[in-house]
Amino acid sequence: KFLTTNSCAVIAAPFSGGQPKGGVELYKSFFICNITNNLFRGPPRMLEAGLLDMIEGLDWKVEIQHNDFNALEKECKKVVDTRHIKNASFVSKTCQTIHEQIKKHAALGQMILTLGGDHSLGMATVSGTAAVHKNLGVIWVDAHADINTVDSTDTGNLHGCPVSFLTGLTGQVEGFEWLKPCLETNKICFIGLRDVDEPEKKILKENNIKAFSMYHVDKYGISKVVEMCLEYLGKDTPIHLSFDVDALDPSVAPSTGTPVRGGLSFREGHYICEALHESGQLVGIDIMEVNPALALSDEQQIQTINVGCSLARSALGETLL
Ligand code: Z70
Ligand code: MN
Ligand code: MN
Ligand code: MN
Repeated sequence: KFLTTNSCAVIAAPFSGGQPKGGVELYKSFFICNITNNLFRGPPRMLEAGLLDMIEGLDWKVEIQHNDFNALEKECKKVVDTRHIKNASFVSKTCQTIHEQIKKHAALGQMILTLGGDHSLGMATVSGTAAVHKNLGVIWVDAHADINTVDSTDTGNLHGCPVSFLTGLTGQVEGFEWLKPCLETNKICFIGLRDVDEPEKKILKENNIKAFSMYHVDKYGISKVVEMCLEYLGKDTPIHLSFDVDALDPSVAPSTGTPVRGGLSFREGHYICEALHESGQLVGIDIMEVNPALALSDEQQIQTINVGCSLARSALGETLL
């Protein structure tokens, strides 16, 4: 009811400026897996695995938007970082580009699927769909809350901060003037949390933000957790799903920047996607932090790429029967 076409815009966002480990952006052929060489792109590897055909097989018309941020990265290397925030200029300019692309496609009534790339891109994806879909709700599936402010972040890595930018909790940050608060703190639900910094816990509590940790997933079961999220956001709310694959257990998605044990099972992760598709409220989907460069074996790498693809398919309507 929020989309006016059966078209899906796929935004390939090979970008790793928001975190310290490369590889969510680089390239090496799918069929020559030299795991000692850090030359593997994240998003394009999902495309090489045949994701676009899979999506067409689910009766979507597909429009692909490729991106290459290598020139921009070189350009931004000359800019000295403000405060202790790393790569602020590169992250901001990349996110602004992706934001504009998403806004354009969302305005055409298309579903948006963004393939990351690190989760600082969440600034671009959520703000992009929020610009078109008023009263947007977000379901953020992650081991991490990604809600550090520029003052609370220990690491200075912006992939730990997108939610504080989107909600305005961090205030206006120099260089990010294009990004205005676009998400109310009562329009976001977290699922899968288990590695949350102390200042982030304080931010979540003080702002009364809906958050289901792995404890809650164990306690209620995933179906109840998703039901509670949908009830909380309401039926009239368009929903953006931002799925960081590190929400999954490392045995399910090993090839990611920050694996944390005790995560969602394969089925729990897919259940979230299936149930959100079933709600009919989805307007945007992010599959983030797929990093083929960090695999310890070809098998781990292919496993993680495949799980990224199958999460996307589930969110786009693939059913088991
Ligand atoms: C930590 C920080 C983070 C993803 C790590 C980690 C954040 N809270 N997010 N991996 N995807 O640096 O702010
Ligand atoms: Mn994340
Ligand atoms: Mn994470
Ligand atoms: Mn369907």
